[in-house]
Amino acid sequence: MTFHSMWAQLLPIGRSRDSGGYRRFAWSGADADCRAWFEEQAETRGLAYEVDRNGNQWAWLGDPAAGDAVVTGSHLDSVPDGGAFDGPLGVVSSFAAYDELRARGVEFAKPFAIVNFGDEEGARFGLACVGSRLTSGQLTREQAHRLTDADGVTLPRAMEAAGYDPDAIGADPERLGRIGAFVELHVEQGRALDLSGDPVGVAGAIWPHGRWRFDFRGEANHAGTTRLGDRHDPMLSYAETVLAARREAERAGAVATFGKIAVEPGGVNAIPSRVRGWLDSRAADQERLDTVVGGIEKAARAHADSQGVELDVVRESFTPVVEFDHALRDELARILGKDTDLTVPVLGTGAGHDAGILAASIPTAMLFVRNPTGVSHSPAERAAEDDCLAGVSALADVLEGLVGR
Ligand code: HGY
Ligand code: MN
Ligand code: MN
Repeated sequence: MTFHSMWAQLLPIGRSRDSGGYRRFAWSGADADCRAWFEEQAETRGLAYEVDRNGNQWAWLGDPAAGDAVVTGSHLDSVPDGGAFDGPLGVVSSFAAYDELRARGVEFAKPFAIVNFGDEEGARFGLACVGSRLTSGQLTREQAHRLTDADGVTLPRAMEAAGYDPDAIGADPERLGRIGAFVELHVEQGRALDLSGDPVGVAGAIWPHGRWRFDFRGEANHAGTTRLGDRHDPMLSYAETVLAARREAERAGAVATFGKIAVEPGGVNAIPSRVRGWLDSRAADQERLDTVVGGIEKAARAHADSQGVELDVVRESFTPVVEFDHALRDELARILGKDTDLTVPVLGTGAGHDAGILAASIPTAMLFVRNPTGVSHSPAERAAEDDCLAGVSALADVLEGLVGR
């Protein structure tokens, strides 16, 4: 099966007719269809299919218990109205690269696997990389069981409804211990490769990043009869906080985004009783990130106090800076630059990935494929087919080097 035909199979799954974007949320029907596709790809190739205790899917060649396995893959879920490439490009390229290795007649001296990590985007339960965090022990079963979606459905109930056992979830050190190297290919979520004129690059580091929930509680009242001076309007404090986020991020050369908001009671003619906004912030280093988030919180408190509004700030998730394994990164660059004097670009990124989570436990590396506009987390996300094929070929080269070591 070619890259093109695999891509065409996935393309309609979970796509909104209205926006053209993807809504493949963890444990939903669209997610199940993507997962069925993964299983079929494994079986078509005679790879041993298994689902681990955290619902991550694996397709194995060779005996996993032999250890020092080479693993590649990514995720198939999406953000709300996401693009086609973020996640699926890595999974489809993994199967395509495996086919390429078979066509080259490569001998696999080590066990090899392709993986689809569950719930990478955290679009439904608010926490990103749930599958890899659970596996690596960075999220406990108890913490995961408390995750709840916007409709009040808990993660364990959602897993159960999708046919998985939520009581089985948790750290899986034995599984991680079998992996010698994990390589994730991903569409670039910026324009560095477009600007440098390269179809493929290697990841250097991931910025520290996190999500914070700001709960502003004021007083519900009539929008027509309450004098401005008598109001305790949490929306005003929220609005000031959004502006403060922009200011603080600009000052620090970082990024800060309020992309999700919940207003209660949500009446056009009522002052809200509560505004809940979620901040996503990322910076090149921890100190800068602390400065940005601290500055935003300070501005939010000052405004809330002036309006008689109460404020709680809760950090919902955090991922420290990730420096990818230098030896593996250099090996990738060497394999990709073979027989040429070309240097492969090494890129830092503000985007989180399962590879970044696993980097705390095992040697991991990432390949990026050029994105001509840099747009991501949007239906407008793109990569040219030639670049995708260059990505497959680069991944195959890297895997060939690793499985034959
Ligand atoms: O949000 C992120 O950085 C990632 O794409 N999950
Ligand atoms: Mn993403
Ligand atoms: Mn992704």
